[in-house]
Amino acid sequence: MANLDLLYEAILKGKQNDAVAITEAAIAENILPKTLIEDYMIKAMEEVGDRFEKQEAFVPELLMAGRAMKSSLNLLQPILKQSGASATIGKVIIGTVKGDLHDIGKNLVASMFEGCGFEVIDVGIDVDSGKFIDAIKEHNADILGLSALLTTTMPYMKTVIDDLEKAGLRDKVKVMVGGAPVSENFAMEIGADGFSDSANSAITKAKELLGI
Ligand code: B1M
Repeated sequence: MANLDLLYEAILKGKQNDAVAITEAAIAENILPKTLIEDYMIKAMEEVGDRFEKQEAFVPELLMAGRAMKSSLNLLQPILKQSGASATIGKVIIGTVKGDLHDIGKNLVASMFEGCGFEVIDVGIDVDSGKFIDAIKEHNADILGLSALLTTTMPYMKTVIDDLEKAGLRDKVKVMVGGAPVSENFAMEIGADGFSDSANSAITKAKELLGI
């Protein structure tokens, strides 16, 4: 039986190979991805973040933990996607806003969307409003999902919304925002249509916005 506390430890300590091996063992034992992600992997990232804040960990530790988490998540993503419905229920453009390189949460949200039957166009990290707007036009998207992990980059979400208005696209797409520093109040202040603080609740909110 896979010892999942070791998955927490492996991610916390940035031990990529160990994280992968334990995740593979857990998959073989049919342990739910949700359990692995929410009860062990995200908790490890939160602990690294807390240590960083207290100056007990530094950027290299963040990087190594991030790499270990991404490798484990890569193994889980096909399983998250498999559960998707056969027909597409909506198109989502998703990206991390300009100046921000954090993509683990955004990738998780994207996988959950796919797993729940949405078509997802992931435009990546450090994305400016022009790139979001081009993607919305090209794909005729229903939802724009913006992710930000830094207090310094979250204001750019408002820039994107303002630029959508200037481009005459604001009423064509629902804008959802999320990421650790983002709140419901902030979402309302900047004129977003929806906010969520987790990958699961993002799907519920998206369906609500589209009336599905
Ligand atoms: Co950075 N970092 N980081 N970092 N990093 C944080 C965010 C920080 C909180 C750490 C801390 O101080 N405690 C802090 C931000 C402080 C602040 O702004 N208030 C911070 C900092 C300061 C920095 C740098 C400035 C450090 C430096 O260089 N001095 C730098 C900035 C680089 C940049 O972006 N320009 C930096 C760099 C990095 C790494 C590159 C080393 C690495 C990222 C690797 C990667 O993403 N590929 C990294 C990491 C790993 C973190 C922490 C430790 C973990 C983030 C993470 O992946 N969490 C983070 C501490 C923390 O968050 N506690 C920290 C797991 C992930 C699953 O959760 O991303 O929150 P999260 O996503 C969740 C929800 O937020 C939500 O659903 C997801 C799943 O449940 N969600 C959405 C996210 N997007 C959504 C979109 C939606 C809906 C929901 O709708 C569209």
